[in-house]
Amino acid sequence: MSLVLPLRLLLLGAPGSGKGTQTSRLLKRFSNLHSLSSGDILRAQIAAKSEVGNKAAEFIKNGKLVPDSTMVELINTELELRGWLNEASSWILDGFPRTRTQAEALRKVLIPRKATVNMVVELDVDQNVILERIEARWVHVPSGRVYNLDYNPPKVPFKDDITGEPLTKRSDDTAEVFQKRLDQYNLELGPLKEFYRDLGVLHRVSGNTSDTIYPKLERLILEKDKKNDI
Ligand code: G5P
Ligand code: MG
Repeated sequence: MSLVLPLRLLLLGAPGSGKGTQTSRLLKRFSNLHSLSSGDILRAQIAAKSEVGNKAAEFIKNGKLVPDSTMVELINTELELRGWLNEASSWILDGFPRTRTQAEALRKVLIPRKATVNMVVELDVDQNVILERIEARWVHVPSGRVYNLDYNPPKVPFKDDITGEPLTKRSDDTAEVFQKRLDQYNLELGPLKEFYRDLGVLHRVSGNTSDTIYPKLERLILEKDKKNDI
């Protein structure tokens, strides 16, 4: 089905909380929705060995955030290239903004285009359950498709379902780096949520599996679409 009204959705959530997983389910459900994952964009830059990619690789493998100025420029360029900076497009941003500074910069770009974010959802998953997921995660970098050896394994072990290309491990999916990413997330979350709470667009869905979270997320979106509440 298609969304009637434009949806400009941000997904907030700890590493491994299922932002990518929920995004792909929403894309399957709503045919006029698009998505952009900041982590996927960065990994594509790293694979291409671009200047930004080489710089970002150091931050990522150490579980640190890439500097705000780099991220803002990268994402703005991408939004412009994809032609999403208008009042009609529907999109999900997964993993951006990650800091209040990024959120403020994004808002400055969106206001003149009449395309401000109209829904922010925090995926609230117990942080004790997500480490295991990360250790069993395998990814297909060119597409951003994500697998988990237990939860959603590839049809052929260690091969992407669509292209058959080999899957790889992310450099930051180790127990040590994961803890740093989690600490960083917990540090930035408060100010980021406050920013969107003040704008009246913040929601939270809780659950310890993506299967329990997805129906709640979908309901939020459908209710908004029905209410013509943009
Ligand atoms: P990323 O790439 O944005 P994170 O750390 O925010 O990385 P991540 O790890 O990609 O988030 P996710 O997307 O929330 O997690 O989770 P996912 O991939 O869908 O699910 C995790 C695993 O669990 C998968 O294997 C999935 O199949 C499985 N799974 C899902 N649901 C379930 C379930 O219910 N049960 C089970 N058992 N398994 C499940 O960012 C990476 C780095 O890039 C930089 C930073 O350095 C960051 O650390 N970066 C930025 N830096 C600055 N500013 C930004 N805006 C940045 N964006 C990225
Ligand atoms: Mg992800």
